[in-house]
Amino acid sequence: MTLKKDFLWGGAVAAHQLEGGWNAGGKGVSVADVMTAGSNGVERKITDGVIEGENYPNHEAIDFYHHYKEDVALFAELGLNCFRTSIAWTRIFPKGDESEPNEEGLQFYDDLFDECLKNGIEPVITLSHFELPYHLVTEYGGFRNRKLIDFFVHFSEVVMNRYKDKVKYWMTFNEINNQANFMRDFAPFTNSGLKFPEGASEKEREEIMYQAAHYELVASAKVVELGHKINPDFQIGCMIAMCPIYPATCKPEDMMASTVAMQRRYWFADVHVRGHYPSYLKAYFERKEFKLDISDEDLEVLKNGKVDYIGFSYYMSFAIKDHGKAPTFDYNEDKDLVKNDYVKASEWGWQIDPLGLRYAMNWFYERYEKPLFIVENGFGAVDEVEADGSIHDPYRIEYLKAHIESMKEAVEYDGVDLMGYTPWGFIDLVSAGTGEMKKRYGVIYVDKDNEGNGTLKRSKKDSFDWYQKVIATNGEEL
Ligand code: BGP
Repeated sequence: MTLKKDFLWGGAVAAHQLEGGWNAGGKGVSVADVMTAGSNGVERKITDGVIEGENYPNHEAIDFYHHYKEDVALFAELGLNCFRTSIAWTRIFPKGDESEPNEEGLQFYDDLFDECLKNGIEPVITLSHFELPYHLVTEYGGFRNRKLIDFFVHFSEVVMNRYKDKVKYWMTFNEINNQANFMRDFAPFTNSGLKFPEGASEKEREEIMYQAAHYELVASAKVVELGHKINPDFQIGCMIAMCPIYPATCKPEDMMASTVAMQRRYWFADVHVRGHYPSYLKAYFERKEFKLDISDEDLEVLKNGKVDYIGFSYYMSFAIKDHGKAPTFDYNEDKDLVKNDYVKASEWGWQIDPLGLRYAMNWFYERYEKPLFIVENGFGAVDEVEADGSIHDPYRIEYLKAHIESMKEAVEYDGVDLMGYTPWGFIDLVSAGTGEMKKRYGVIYVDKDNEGNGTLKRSKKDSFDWYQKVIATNGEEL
């Protein structure tokens, strides 16, 4: 048998993309709650607070807040032994900076975790998944402010203490490295809540981004250290968005461009896992003469808060060509990414590359020799409901099957230590990138459309039965 006997088979979601109940039970407003829908090609917009009449897809989402019992029953039927979700910070601390938590919010997760455990499903928890309290943005400027470290540590301490006997697997910041790729204002794909000052130069924006990233990394390391004190059995990981960037050809300059582009995107993992900044980033900070607040004490914190495992998402790979100059760390590789003719792409242009998953696993494992956990993978597609209510999604099965095959190769042929696999959005939910419902990842269908209409009824797609069999045979039958 290729995979471990206690392999974690699950599904992944994030609170703000499925819970709904955005202001129920004393919950405060998060960054996600002020983002409008971006359906049909329109970019999502971050508003200055909740505006009457706007369409905010996260407000109801799939209303998991009120449906969690029937949903967990379905998860159990599917055979999951773990469920990755996040704890909405604003359910616990509505504004983010209070000293006392909101009991009703804490109780919701107690009930949810009890329901999971009762059904043999272990919760896997992300502490911050693109849902920073909005108040921390308006009042403090998000993670550019050192005070956010203490707020995050306090929130984490409260929930880790509360759920110390119910949750063993934790992750700190979802896809922490995404903020390096989205330097636009207040990027939705960040946990940092950054909004750049008007007219800020590229250098100033970078400085702000690196400063916020540093504070997040310090906050993460503090939480890792603290978590181990709260319960020495905790396994606390980081969460990295991994899209390998191949050289477009075997031209040496393309190879070097790929190497540097990989450093630019994945240096966060170096800090999380090794507990210090990599040489190439230190050189860059010096060369750019950035004025960053990185104290000796912070560096000590990073050393003491190394993660136990590497959680990562994998959806696609990229390819890069050189741009005629020696590649340097400051070069934004986005401009040089090219279409890879050897792979197909999804309707949203995401290049489908199962072998890239084996490549990514090797890249991480060779570099760090730490257990890996694939905490997101999946295929966003438009599903058709037949007249009889059935949903045939062979494309999704094909995608997941090919990726699981590849992940098994990494375990069997390359000796990678893999803890588990939790495909993304295994129950349909709101897309983070587009705000759409129509971009579906689920093996469980939810009746709701882009305009917010629908009964919210759950039903099984063909991929449900398929994934059920995969789990039951520990990945032997695909
Ligand atoms: C990752 C996020 C998820 C999720 C997923 C799919 O970046 O961690 O929150 O949404 O991507 O992306 P999308 O929803 O844009 O299709």
